[in-house]
Amino acid sequence: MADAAPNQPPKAPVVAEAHEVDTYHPPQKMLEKHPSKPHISGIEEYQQLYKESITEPNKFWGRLARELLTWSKDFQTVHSGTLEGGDNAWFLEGELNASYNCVDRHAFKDPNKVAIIYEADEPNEGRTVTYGELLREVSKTAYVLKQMGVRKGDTVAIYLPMIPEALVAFLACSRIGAVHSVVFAGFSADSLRDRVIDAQSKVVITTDEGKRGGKLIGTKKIVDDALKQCPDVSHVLVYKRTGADVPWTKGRDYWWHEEVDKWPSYIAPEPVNSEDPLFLLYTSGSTGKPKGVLHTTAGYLLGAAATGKYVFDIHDGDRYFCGGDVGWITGHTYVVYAPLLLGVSTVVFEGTPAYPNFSRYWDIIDKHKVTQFYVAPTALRLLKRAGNQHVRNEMKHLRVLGSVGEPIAAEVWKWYFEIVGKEEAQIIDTYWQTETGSNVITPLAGVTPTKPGSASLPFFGIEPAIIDPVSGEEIHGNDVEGVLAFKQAWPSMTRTVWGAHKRYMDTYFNVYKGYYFTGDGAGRDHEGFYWIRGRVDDVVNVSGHRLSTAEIEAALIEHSAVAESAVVGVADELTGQAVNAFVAIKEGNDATDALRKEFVLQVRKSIGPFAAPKAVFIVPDLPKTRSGKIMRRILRKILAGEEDQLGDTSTLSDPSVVDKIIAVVHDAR
Ligand code: 6R9
Repeated sequence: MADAAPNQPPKAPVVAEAHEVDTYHPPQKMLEKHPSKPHISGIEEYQQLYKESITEPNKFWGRLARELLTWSKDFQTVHSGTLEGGDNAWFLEGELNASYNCVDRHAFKDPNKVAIIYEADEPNEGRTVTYGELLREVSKTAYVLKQMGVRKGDTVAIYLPMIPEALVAFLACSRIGAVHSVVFAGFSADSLRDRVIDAQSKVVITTDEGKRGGKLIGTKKIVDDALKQCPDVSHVLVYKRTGADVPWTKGRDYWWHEEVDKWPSYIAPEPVNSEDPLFLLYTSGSTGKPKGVLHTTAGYLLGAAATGKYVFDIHDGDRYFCGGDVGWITGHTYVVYAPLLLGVSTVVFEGTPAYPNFSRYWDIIDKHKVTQFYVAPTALRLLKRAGNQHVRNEMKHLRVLGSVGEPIAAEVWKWYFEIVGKEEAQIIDTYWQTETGSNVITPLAGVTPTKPGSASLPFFGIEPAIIDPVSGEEIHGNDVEGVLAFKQAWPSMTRTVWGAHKRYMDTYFNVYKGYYFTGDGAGRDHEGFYWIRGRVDDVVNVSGHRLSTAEIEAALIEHSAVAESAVVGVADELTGQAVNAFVAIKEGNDATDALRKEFVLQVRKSIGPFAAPKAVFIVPDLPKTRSGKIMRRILRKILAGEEDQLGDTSTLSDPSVVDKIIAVVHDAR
């Protein structure tokens, strides 16, 4: 159930304070070590191109689409549809193939160029994959999928850790026009099952086990558990990562190495229409059920290539390292598509920033002469806390240090700039979402001046609007605060929610007519810079992982002792936000530590370990309005120690529960 009152944007520095922050210009030393010069000459050229992208989007995107992508059939119409209609389509009539654009065209030019730098969990166990090898691997795997009955438009579930074969699997799907549906390999069997069923996938790709931070993860076992309730899955392709002895279902399970050996090393790419789906990726929204966000081929690829080129200033010969997992959108766009579309080397890192020690990222950057590094602030907070002695590396090739997924606090930003980047690399705080496909509000490396904590200015084709959530009216001018929406369509925007187009319309386009609604609060300062404040809906962001409170509540209710629950996000020093759960238990149960532990386990089992509540409060009842709506706002205030600012509680069906909840929270602390 939703809150009775709309949520207010979380507390953040007000715009007035933002006036006093320093502005950082692209460091001179970064420009000195540049192999040539940034793709855009300066802020004036950005402004001029930006203006064109807004006033003449068809001209702008038509030109970029022909420059950055290779088409097997040219398009005639750049764009059709409206935000109001939710029917946007790009590069109509055009045909192309994603894997051709990511692999073939580079392999033909230079087959020996390194495409993938695989850094295994154990340092020194990695390897590299050239574009020539990648073309062969992708072709063989595409053959295997075809052989398993996968046809154009079919979805394939990918449940793989961060290994080169994950990229091969993505590209093998797109090579035959199939739609990949990647499920983060930290999700539980139940979550995997739900996604396999919702996407109607008949083939699942996984490993025998995964390896991360020195620990083994039983991926095949999780797949087996999930598939007990997926009768339509006919084939499971298993890559042997560790060689563990795993259970085998004859006639359904096939070893990757045995299957690929059967097929030739080249298969022609299947041209698809621009608007044919490229992938589905499930993400959390304000209601319990995850949404299958759908991206189509040409528009998404163009967003990836254009932001790779202009935001990260990728140049030929660069070695690009995005620390995100391929199970999330950041991994899709910036581990796989952006670097490969631009034909550079992408680092695929299997491990964690803390294994075997806190220097791991920096060692990788030195070892592979990484030029761009991209990670979530949660990892930076961890590494900053571990101490500067771990950052003894030179990292002298670094030009760009990216941040993504959550707001980055000014002191973490400065640490990234001074200690990691030695003031020789530019920090870019990139704001975007699963739904936007690629960066939407972000500095351009080498070009845009930055302010710690601000995602700065819109990318090409993005026309932000700050809307007053109460009146629903756009607030014009600078020095304003409200919710963030976009006024114009862009190529890499999501086209639908799989099997739930009405939900797509209601979530993004029907909230403010004529706008795409992001779900985030934001401010625009006196210079037109954007400051992202965080979600205004029931989505929490834990370590950059997007979770829905409703989804966690739905998991808790599966436990037989739970009568009702309410989950809220609270500020957390390390993870940004943390999940706190309030649970009312059924009669006959006692509020014990053991029961609280069971509730945590229930969430781990239903969703995955990363969603586990940090605190569980067993309360006699939840604060509800007379119509039965849970007032999460009150719970948030209690957790923040703001009991004196609860506002009017007389509308609650039983106002006395508030004091009882306060007592439980105090006792627990
Ligand atoms: C790419 C990604 C999207 C939500 C988004 C916002 C938050 C992302 C941010 C940021 C502040 C940034 N977010 N980037 N908040 N500054 N630079 O993370 O996609 O998992 O869909 O999450 O993440 O709240 O709405 P996704």
